[in-house]
Amino acid sequence: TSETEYLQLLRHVLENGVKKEDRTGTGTISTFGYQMRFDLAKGFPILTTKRVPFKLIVSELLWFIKGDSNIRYLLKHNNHIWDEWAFKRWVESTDYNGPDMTDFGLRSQTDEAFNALYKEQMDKFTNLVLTDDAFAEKYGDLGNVYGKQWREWRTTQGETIDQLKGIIDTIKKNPDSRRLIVSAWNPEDVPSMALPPCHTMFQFYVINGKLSCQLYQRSGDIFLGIPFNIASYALLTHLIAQECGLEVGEFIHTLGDAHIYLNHLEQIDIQLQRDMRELPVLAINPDVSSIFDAEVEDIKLENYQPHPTIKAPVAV
Ligand code: DHF
Ligand code: TMP
Repeated sequence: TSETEYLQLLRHVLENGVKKEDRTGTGTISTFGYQMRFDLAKGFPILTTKRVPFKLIVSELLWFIKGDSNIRYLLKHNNHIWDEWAFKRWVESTDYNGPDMTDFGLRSQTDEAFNALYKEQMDKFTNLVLTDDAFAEKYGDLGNVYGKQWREWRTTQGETIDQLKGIIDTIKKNPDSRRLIVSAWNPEDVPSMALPPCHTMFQFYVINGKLSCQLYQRSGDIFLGIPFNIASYALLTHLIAQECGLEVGEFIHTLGDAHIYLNHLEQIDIQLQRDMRELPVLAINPDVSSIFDAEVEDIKLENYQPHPTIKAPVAV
């Protein structure tokens, strides 16, 4: 199945990866340049060798599609995958006067007492984002991340460009176009972003009534981020295909720095001992005629029976 593609990536990096220090201080083994292909007609590409929380992938993607960059939407959907990066901005701001949270990502993994303190501050933070409008506006926002660039790219003329709507319109009118590109990489905004976009740009392609998508990802955390990214772009391709009356073709995932964090090696050992299971099937409410109206309830995964979750710390 298409899961083989992912398991081969794991083995490729384990065998050929070179030790490389990184921004987070965790350390990785890394390779540069790799490509995976997933035939979307053959089942939905989500891992079965560990449980991947599909609901979180759905709410994150709908958040991008809505053009939102504030974690309040995610918190309302019980999605905490972006908390650390908003929290980092908050504790580094001059408005924060709680206990010192320098290097909270690394310290919370090794220092029990600090971890308790960190958890408490994080809880306070997410509660404020949920309940205090002014606070949320200032500190719930991650900067001009994905959603903002996809839907409201700002031009030098003071206008905005809706890249996502633009390419959907073009797929409908001129499916042979070779310009079906959405870019999240805005050099002007990079310095002010909580995390510069990892999935940097993507392109669609239509042939024989089938829609394919290729993503260029500049940096990929193979154990935690990439399983999300594969399922997320597969879902986006299905949603756009449904709106445009097309079948799904392939998702092609092209990686720049593809790395395994050194504190994920034991987890990967466990995962590689497991057998793959049948891929689930995606079910999108057929009444959804525009991806901009899709809600979490419209998107379901059928027959997803993975092996259990494998927990791993995320490098901040
Ligand atoms: N930083 C790093 N170092 N790696 C990432 O993958 C990453 N991804 C980001 C933001 N920054 C990142 C956004 N996406 C998880 C998955 C995706 C993601 C962030 C976090 C994650 O921790 N997944 C867990 C489950 C989390 C949960 O249940 O809340 C997993 O086991 O898949
Ligand atoms: P970097 O900005 O130093 O490359 O760090 C970003 C880390 O997050 C890196 O390990 C890649 C990972 N990542 C993903 O793999 N997928 C994602 O969707 C995101 C947002 C991050």
